[in-house]
Amino acid sequence: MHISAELRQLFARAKRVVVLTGAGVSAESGVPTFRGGGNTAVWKGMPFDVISSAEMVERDLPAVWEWFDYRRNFLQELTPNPAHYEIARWQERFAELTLVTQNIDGLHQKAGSLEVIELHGNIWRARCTACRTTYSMVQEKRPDACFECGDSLRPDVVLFGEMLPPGAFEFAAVRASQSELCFVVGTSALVYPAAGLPEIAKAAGAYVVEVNPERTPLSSLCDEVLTGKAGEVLPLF
Ligand code: BJW
Ligand code: ZN
Repeated sequence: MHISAELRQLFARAKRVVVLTGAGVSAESGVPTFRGGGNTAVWKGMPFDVISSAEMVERDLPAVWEWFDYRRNFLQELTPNPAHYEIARWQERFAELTLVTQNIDGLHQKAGSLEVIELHGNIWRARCTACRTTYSMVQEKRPDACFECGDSLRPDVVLFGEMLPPGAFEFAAVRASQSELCFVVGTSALVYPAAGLPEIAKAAGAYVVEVNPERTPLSSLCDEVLTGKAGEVLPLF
């Protein structure tokens, strides 16, 4: 793994930087990724795209809660890794840093990132299936039902086929189209619209850098591919 002189120079001079992260940025904290390797994203014999689906929310909400309660319980013990901390430091380093994550684990915030665009929601929030009131589960226990209307709650995360939080992708896309430098860290780049952000940045003239131990469908679009673990590569900047 080698960081080019061009990238070093750009990193020193850039004002507008976008960072898109995926599950791989949290892998070194102990969070299982969704794809590639092992049976980590399987719950009681169900692959994550079956249990984490809009259909399952309709069909068996208690089973969905069991899976998300289990994951929150597991996540509670985990801490950010050097990749999260390095990205948090970049807030001060650049005039405008836009951190966009597909992760729902809240580890960027735990590491000190103040503004995080969460494209796929947050596992520490519940949302009413009827009136959309949200409830924090960071300190509080999960309520049994909505206090406003009595309807059932679901995890406030974005499942396949569901809409992203209003405005989140649009805001990220504007920032991507204005960026000089775009890092794509720890994502398989298979899930859209998130995977479209680096394409937007590239089309607008940004220098796009991928940080991942594996190649992805985005690798060939990138100006530079830094092959390695996020927690080892990012602190080299
Ligand atoms: C490391 C590492 C280390 C390991 N360091 N790296 C256009 C084309 C085709 C399809 C679509 C399209 N537009 C929309 C769609 C449909 C769909 C989609 O994209 N499908 C594709 C799979 C084909 N998208 C949606 O449905 C989205 N909604 C939407 O578009 O709404 C509009 C709409 C409505 C109705 C119909 C059509 C459109 C919503 C997507 C929601 C994704 N939700 C999930 C689950 C969240 C809940 C839960 O956690 O249970 O979000 S899916 C899952 O994948 C999760 C992740 O955020 C997401 C992305 O995964 P990520 O982060 O990339 O992780 P992995 O595991 O895939 O990869 C890890 C990577 O890390 C690997 O590359 C490793 O090598 C690497 N790595 N160690 C650095 N140490
Ligand atoms: Zn309600």
